Amino acid sequence: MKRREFIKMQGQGLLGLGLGMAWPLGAVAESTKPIVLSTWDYGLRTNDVAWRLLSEGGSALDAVLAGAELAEMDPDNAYVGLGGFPDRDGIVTLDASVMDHGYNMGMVAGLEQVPRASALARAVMEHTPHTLLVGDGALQFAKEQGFETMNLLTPASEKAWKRWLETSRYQPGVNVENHDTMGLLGMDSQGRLAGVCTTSGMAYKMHGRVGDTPIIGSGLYVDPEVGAVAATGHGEEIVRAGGSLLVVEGMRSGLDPEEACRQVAQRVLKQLRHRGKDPALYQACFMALTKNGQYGACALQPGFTYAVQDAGQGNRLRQAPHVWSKL
Ligand code: SD4
Repeated sequence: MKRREFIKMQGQGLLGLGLGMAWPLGAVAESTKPIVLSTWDYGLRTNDVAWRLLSEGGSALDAVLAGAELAEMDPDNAYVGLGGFPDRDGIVTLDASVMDHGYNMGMVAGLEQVPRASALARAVMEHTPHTLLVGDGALQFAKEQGFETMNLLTPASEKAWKRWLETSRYQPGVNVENHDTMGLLGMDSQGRLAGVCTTSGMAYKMHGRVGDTPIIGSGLYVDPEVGAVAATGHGEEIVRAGGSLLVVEGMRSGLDPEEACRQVAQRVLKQLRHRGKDPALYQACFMALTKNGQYGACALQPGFTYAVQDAGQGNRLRQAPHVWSKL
């Protein structure tokens, strides 16, 4: 390591974090602006919606929110918005966060009856002096803002919950396959970054449980000087590791996006081991985009896919590397 770089990292406190000690290893995937990234296979669909706006010169913020809304209003997406799996009491509660290129942010947590959780997070950002509204207060604000309310528990999700009740002994659910939280990161033609993260949380969680998704710094972070990061997986582990902001700080120190994600996935693994937990029972996934259009991802376990769309290569699904596998 060159002395100058070492001193720079020291100044940023990154050596103490254990970040920045490894050189960038992954192939750097690069794109031109505009670009949009979305988590999981469903991300191909949210990308398409976001891309329609981005390709017409729309803002990154409008684009990622339009993509998120597609998932939220789709009753067949069981992990987000309408039709999301309920908590163990059969109540669907939603969490969402949004952040833009100006360090503006909005979050909602434990939201009931309002499917468009990410639009409500944006309303918190734009129309309140606060950053986070929860539960009844979030619902009251949604009504004041004219948001539509509805029963979010679809017959399919209710049926799955009742089946779960038969065998679960009311133990809050934790399941590695149990993921489809939508995180979208976008950069528009003007180079503005924005991100959104939206979820119904872990299926069959305890009522009132909130994960990483609506916690800026854990489930999402956008820094116009560096880039944007979204996370999905077991919220408790993502919060414990300091999630998305830590990935941003890795990129700030000079790591490429994949390597920055890898180091935080490693951090999750280390913490699980430290606590005597079996990594096979957990998943934590990070997806990152730099302000220069480089992107990458990494997860604790195999299975994390994300979709990337830009003008050069169209919309494609990518498999993220992982840091641990039971095989
Ligand atoms: C949570 N991170 O509430 C979310 C769950 C998730 O895909 O990502 N599901 O913990």
